[in-house]
Amino acid sequence: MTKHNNTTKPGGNGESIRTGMSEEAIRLAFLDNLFYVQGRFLEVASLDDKYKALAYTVRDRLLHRWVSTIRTYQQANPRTVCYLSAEYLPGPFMGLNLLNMGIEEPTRKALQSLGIDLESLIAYEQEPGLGNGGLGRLAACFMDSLATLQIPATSYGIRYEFGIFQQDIRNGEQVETTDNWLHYGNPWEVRRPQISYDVKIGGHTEHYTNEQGLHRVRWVPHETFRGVAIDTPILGHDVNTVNLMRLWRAEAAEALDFHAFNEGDYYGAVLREVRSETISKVLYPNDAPEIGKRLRLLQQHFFVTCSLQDMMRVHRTTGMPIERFHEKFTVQLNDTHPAIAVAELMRLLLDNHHLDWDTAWHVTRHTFAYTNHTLLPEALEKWPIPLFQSLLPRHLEIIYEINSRFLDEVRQRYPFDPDRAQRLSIIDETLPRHVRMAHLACIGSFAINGVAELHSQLLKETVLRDFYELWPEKFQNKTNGVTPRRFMLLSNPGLGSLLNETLGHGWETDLEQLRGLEAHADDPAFQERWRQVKRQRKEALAGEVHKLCGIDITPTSLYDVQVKRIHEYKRQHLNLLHIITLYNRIKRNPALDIVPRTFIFGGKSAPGYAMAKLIIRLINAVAEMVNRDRDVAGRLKVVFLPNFSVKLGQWVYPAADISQQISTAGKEASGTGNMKFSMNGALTIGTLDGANVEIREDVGAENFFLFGLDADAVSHTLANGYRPWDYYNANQELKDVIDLIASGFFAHGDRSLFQPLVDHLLQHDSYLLLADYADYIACQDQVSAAYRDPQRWTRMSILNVARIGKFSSDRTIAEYCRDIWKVQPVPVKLD
Ligand code: H53
Repeated sequence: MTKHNNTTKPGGNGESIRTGMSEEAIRLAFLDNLFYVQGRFLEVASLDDKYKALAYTVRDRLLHRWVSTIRTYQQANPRTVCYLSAEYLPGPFMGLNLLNMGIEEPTRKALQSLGIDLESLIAYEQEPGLGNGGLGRLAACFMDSLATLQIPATSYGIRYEFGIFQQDIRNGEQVETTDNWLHYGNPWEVRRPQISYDVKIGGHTEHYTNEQGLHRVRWVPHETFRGVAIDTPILGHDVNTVNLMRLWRAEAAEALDFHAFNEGDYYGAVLREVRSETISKVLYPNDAPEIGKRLRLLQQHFFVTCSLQDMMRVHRTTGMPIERFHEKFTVQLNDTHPAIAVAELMRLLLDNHHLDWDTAWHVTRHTFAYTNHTLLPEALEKWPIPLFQSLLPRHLEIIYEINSRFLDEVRQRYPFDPDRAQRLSIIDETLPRHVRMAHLACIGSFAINGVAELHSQLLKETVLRDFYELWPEKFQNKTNGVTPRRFMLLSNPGLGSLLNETLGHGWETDLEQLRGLEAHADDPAFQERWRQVKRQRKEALAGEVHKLCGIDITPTSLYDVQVKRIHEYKRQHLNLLHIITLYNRIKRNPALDIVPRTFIFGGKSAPGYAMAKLIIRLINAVAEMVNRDRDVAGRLKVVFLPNFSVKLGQWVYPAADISQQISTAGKEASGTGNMKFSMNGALTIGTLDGANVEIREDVGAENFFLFGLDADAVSHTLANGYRPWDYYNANQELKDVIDLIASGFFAHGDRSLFQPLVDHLLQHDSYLLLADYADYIACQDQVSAAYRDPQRWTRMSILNVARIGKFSSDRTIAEYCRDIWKVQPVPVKLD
């Protein structure tokens, strides 16, 4: 509102209804779009019509900035970041675009004058669920920060027709339904039918000698598809930079197969088109990949080849020779999902541009950088050789050649250590043979990074240890961050206003400025306002919970929240052990004075992950028993929020008092929810895992509830014959909790339902719940004690926000720019 506000009247003095920023211009633009795009007038317009009319109004203004951005980049020809990610979870666009453009207030007023409530239009938007969890959301935070920092960048991915499934809870169970997010159309995207590339698959290769006597390779594919670009503008905060999220949609190479058509095979011709489109049809709903799925490898190859061909097209327009490709572009691999890019770039350089091997390899090795997001061995992608051979025969040849040259180097360096070459090889020779994508990524990249200090350290000591010994200079850490625009300003406007009043503007793009809050941490009047902000968000969440679950929760209770993907390592069931412990305590002693708590869960399980689904069932079963038990009423309540999403997160993070970050130490690479909660004044109960370690360091140990084994103790415990049974026998409260679950108490007497969960805990307990139980319970007791002292609690909450500055994704992106990408801001002036 500040800098862009343009009060000139449309018509009279030149403010266009396509670009004007005043209330009047926006009002006219809205009506114009409603009429000419939607073909509606106000009296008959549906919510969808009004939403679209506003979205187009905003989009016009985005396109204005986008065109200016492209012009600027064309003139300056800057070095450009290309982010390759199979997943993006950008969240709803409307609210953020209005906020970033600074036209929230004039828009609200313009709509008000037409009797329309802006919030209802914002609430109507369905978000693109083009990701599973942390990795996809991180990519979206990075887009926001790249644009805000005015860095030339394109984010490439797949425009899935069906995103992450919708989660319903029926009889306590997760039921998946398809996410038809495009059903009503997507006003934020612009299709670019003229930007499309061939995607070959299958077939064989032919080696031959050309007229000049040079060795050449021709890939004769079995099939060819096309990838078509669909662009979404991504605006930075308080700047004119609009970067692109360019997603690829698969189509048949020709709309219909005319050969088949002419043969009278109409049906076959149409089928071919349908089959092509399946490539970008649906997102794999696993947070860690399911290994060995053909379509998944196809998807990866599909978006990678389209993206690289697109970069080459842009590169041609600069007039630079192809040997300097890596000077124009720096390409970040978001996990191993796009790692095939290393072989694909080599293929394009060798077979299409006819570079010699060494030159092509030089370009490739200076183009890519690789971010690893996990230490879990089951999440490290590898592809069976026969599958790879059948889909990407030319790539496999290139990978063999890369590997053979690489292993020669390794053997030369370690002549007396043959095992090392085997461990480092791209090919896992244990039968059946596999291609290890993490190895391909490491060998083809000039930089390799983890996503939190601890994770980067463990990478060097464990899964990538041999690579670290070989190339220590390649390894870096880039601790994750999240965007304060979406997760503070937009989600928590009350907090935003209080911060603006206290600190002035500027903190939104320089989060370290929040330090200024420290001076107010003990001020009773400020504390009171702080509590009011939290209270207001807790009431708002209570409204949502009522809408979504029909459960009434009490805003004066402590909101104890765990929202994230459901996974054993994240230990939602440890949280349950605590809830049942409290339940038992009250049942034993009905007069017990405890701090009333509302436990809030949310998150999806991979559809094929039986144990995670059983955990969801147990959460809902415990909720059912607890919520209807009069003995605990007013003291305990348990809620499972169905279909957790970015949008729902925006209600949840600002309302939390306690944020549960309780993964087994060493398993969570970073976590980013931990940052979103803390930024909104929730206190963390957590283990020394992922970014928790650094959050605790910054906010201060006294403002963080720490419990549990650290990563070293976890490995030692597991290495030294861990016996969960001993913990069960030694702790009466723990025994009572486990026995109660085993008794069928939460399953209408059915002892078998939760048996697999109980058995696993007592016999294996690979994630050490029982080992951490006692410490967790004691720590939760400390949480309750602290909550009884509002002054102390509020001080801790204020200090969490004051010291969270490091966890802005602006800081993360600035570090990537400086240490990896070597790119500079390119400010954009509005034409
Ligand atoms: O990536 C987040 C981390 C989080 C980690 C997550 C992740 C995925 O969401 C999917 C695959 C994968 O290998 C890792 O689990 O700890 O915060 C962003 O880095």
